[in-house]
Amino acid sequence: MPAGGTLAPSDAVITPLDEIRVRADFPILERSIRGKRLAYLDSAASAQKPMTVIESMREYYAEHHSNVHRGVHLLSEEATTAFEGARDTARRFLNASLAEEIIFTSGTTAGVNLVAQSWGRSNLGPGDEVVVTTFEHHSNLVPWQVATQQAGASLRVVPLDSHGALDLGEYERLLGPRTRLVAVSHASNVLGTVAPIAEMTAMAHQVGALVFVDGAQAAPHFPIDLQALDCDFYALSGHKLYGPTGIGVLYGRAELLSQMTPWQTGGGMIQRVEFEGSTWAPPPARFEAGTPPIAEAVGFAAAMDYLSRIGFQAISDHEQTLLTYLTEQLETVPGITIFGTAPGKIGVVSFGLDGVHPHDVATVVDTHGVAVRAGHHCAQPLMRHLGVSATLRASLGLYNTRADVDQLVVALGDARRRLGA
Ligand code: C6P
Repeated sequence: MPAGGTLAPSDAVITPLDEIRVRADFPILERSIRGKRLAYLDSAASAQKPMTVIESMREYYAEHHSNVHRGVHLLSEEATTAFEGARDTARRFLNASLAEEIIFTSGTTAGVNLVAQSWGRSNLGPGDEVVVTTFEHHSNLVPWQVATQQAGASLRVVPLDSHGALDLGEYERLLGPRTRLVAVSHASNVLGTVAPIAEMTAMAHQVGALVFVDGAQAAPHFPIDLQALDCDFYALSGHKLYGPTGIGVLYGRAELLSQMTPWQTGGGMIQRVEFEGSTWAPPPARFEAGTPPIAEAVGFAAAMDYLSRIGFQAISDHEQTLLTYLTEQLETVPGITIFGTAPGKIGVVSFGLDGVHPHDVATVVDTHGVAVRAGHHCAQPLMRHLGVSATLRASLGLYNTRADVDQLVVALGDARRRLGA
């Protein structure tokens, strides 16, 4: 289990992950790509969906769909029950204390923007500081950049060590009386590094700062226990957690949410509306203006139930074993550089091949049925820190096997030959 992951008691006794059964749950893995077996190594961009997620959404639309919180008719009641049931599934999955602390958003990006604008507008002022890290995804960087610029505040950046881990000594030095908030990714989408959130949160709270955690990459790999982490906000995306696109969760501590003004306004989030002004519904409705992603919430709940059934101990053991194999196999490829070697990392491996551009390599490996990502991965400041403009990235999900790794390594050999590396 990577650093930062704690086991819920219900996970304590589990069987190892059954590769064949798990792969059979994901119909897309049966597809052939350019005449080859699909080796999907791009789950950090978006994970594939098990049949239970697809089926739950089909059934919802076929039998229960209507709008939520609005009608008194049976279908509206059923849709509302399904939607609010999904909220409670998310609460349990993340071990939050209250369902009211779970806000459905369209994804991690929307969660960051919500807090940066709603909390930021009333809590950031001239001279204040927001601490971010060198490995932030643009989604957990640019919204804070905009919010601090609007407020006359500034960003401070935590540096990395040579393995890609956060320099906690420097972090401690950056924290001070002007620090209002720390915005940090629980796991880096490029390096795979896992940030010690509980420790960082305790340090931030000592100086009176809040902590916003971007959990987009962490949540698919190990259990998230919000009460143990003790952070103030936590955002994640359904589509990276084997659920649908268009939905995510923003967790906010109840006492903070109740003091925050809405970011977006409209139907469903008000208490009373007059031409002269309006008052707001309590959270979470205050932050869910308009018709929410109902079918997506149903599918997302099915994904969380699916992961809970398999158990994070089994998922993590499987992915960590495969990560070791992937790293060993990549190291046999001549001219390779791996970026990110922090202990306890998640199954995300970024790398470069001497003398060839990552996009060209990704194009060749695609002809072998291998899906990897190439680019700056929405982390341009990190690319500058690494001294490259782009990397290749292979990322693991619970359905990957040694066969996927072997297929990648053969494809990389071919790419080197064809591209003259
Ligand atoms: N990273 C990747 O290939 P959205 O798009 O809102 O679901 O997630 C944004 C996001 C936020 N934080 C981190 C750490 C992320 O990795 C991502 C999405 C994808 O790495 C797409 S760039």
